[in-house]
Amino acid sequence: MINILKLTSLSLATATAGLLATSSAFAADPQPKQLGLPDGANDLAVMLNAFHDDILLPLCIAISVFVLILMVYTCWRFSEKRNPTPSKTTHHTMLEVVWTVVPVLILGVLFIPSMRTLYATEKSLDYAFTVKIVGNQWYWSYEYPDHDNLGFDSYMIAEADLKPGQKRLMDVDNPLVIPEDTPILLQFTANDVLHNWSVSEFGIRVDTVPGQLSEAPLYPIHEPGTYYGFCSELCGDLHSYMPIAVKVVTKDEFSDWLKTAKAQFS
Ligand SMILES: [Cu+2]
Repeated sequence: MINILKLTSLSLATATAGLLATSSAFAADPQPKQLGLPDGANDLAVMLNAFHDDILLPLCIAISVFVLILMVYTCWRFSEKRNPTPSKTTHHTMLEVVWTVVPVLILGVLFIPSMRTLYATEKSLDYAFTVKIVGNQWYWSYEYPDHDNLGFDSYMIAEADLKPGQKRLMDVDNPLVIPEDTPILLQFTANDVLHNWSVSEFGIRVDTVPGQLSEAPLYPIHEPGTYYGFCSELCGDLHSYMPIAVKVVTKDEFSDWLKTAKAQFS
């Protein structure tokens, strides 16, 4: 019981922290003792976080607390000492109607924001261009089919090669570079086994499947910066050593980068 209470207060703290969090944490590093989801960097992630933080989490906490109170009360009120002669009642029509109808109503209410969110994750935007993301054991390849088929591999920087300011197990040699405020079509596939390209701040978590091309909309990112993610599908030995780093830059910086990248990777 103490554990459940602890968990409940922990979840409450998470929900409060989530609600109080300001937008200053864009592209922020993980903080010590941080709980909850990172702030969304685009409209989709903000929507997903709101569904979790403002609707699902409070609902889960309320139901857990309600059931806990019922259980504690039942154990106390109907113990052998206080209730030596148990009732023979087995049915209570009204109670059965209530415990069927209330969950149906809760699910009915959840259905609307749930479908709205699901629809948003699949929505087709007015894409500026396409980026193809390929999972490999154990690195990522990025291709820009609309920019002269520019393509390159993105490997984690080994611990021994880290320069000051670079993050262990997070920074890569060639991050994916994209412009701010631009809707981009992301396509996913893999060369060997299942991987998963997951960046929480973008609201994206998509399996890369060998022999299959999946798609997801990248909603415009409003704040330039470096965003991180991880392969989130167990893909073998070095699964934890294929991080994702995405550099979001201004549109001018992106055009400049394209020129250098085309020269560098051709
Ligand atoms: Cu992987």
